[in-house]
Amino acid sequence: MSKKKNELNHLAIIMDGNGRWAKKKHKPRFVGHREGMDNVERITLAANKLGIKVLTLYAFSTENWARPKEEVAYLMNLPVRFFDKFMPTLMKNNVKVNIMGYLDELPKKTYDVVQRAMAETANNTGIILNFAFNYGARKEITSAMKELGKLIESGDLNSSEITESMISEHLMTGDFGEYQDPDLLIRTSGEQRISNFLLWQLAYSELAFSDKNWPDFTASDLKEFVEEFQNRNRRFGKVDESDS
Ligand code: V07
Repeated sequence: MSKKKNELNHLAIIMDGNGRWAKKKHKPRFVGHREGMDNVERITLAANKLGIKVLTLYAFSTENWARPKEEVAYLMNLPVRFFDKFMPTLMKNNVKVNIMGYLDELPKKTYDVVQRAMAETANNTGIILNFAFNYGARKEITSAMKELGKLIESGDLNSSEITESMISEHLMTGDFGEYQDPDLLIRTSGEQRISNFLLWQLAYSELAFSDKNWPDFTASDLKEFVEEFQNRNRRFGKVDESDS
């Protein structure tokens, strides 16, 4: 029996393997990060063409501050380079930029550029390019619990009234409405783990892994993953009628 194809509204990607890519080419790590940054642009435009509504990219985790300070400094400057280089293309393609994470902890220059990018693209109506930046899922869930705790303390909420969708709304993806949860997560570079990314939101997501390093992951690779996803049988914990 032919089945209806899955809709891919929200795609999340863990862009792993930039350092490995550089090492293989006998180049310093920052060259891998720079190539990886250029690939963000190519994959965003490809995802837009495929009709994806939200693209969430794991750019920097709350654990990444532990890297050598030269590397952290280079990474913190990537948003500046990214928007210098790509803002005209993002505008032309109607891309709306969102950054989710603990932005108050960023260096001022980085903070300013991401705020400006969100403001300048706020009225765009195409794909949402959502960077997880200084993001960690347990920290995100902890923050959401604190917010609900405050509502309880102030008497605006009764603990027995807490619902799953209330928790979803208090996470950093809360503004994406029906697209809050990724339909598909892709991780590049052969590692098969979640690494504190979107723990709540990935509950029913399909998972896919590519052996390619992020700078080598092409638009045509993306298309293959999307087509494979579209033909999967998603059950969301229920039984599939065609199985019984
Ligand atoms: C980063 C390139 C992609 C692979 C992952 C590691 C290196 C784009 C951004 C970015 C982030 C926020 C923003 C605009 C661009 C970025 C970091 C690393 C930390 F508003 N690429 N990229 N940020 N890499």
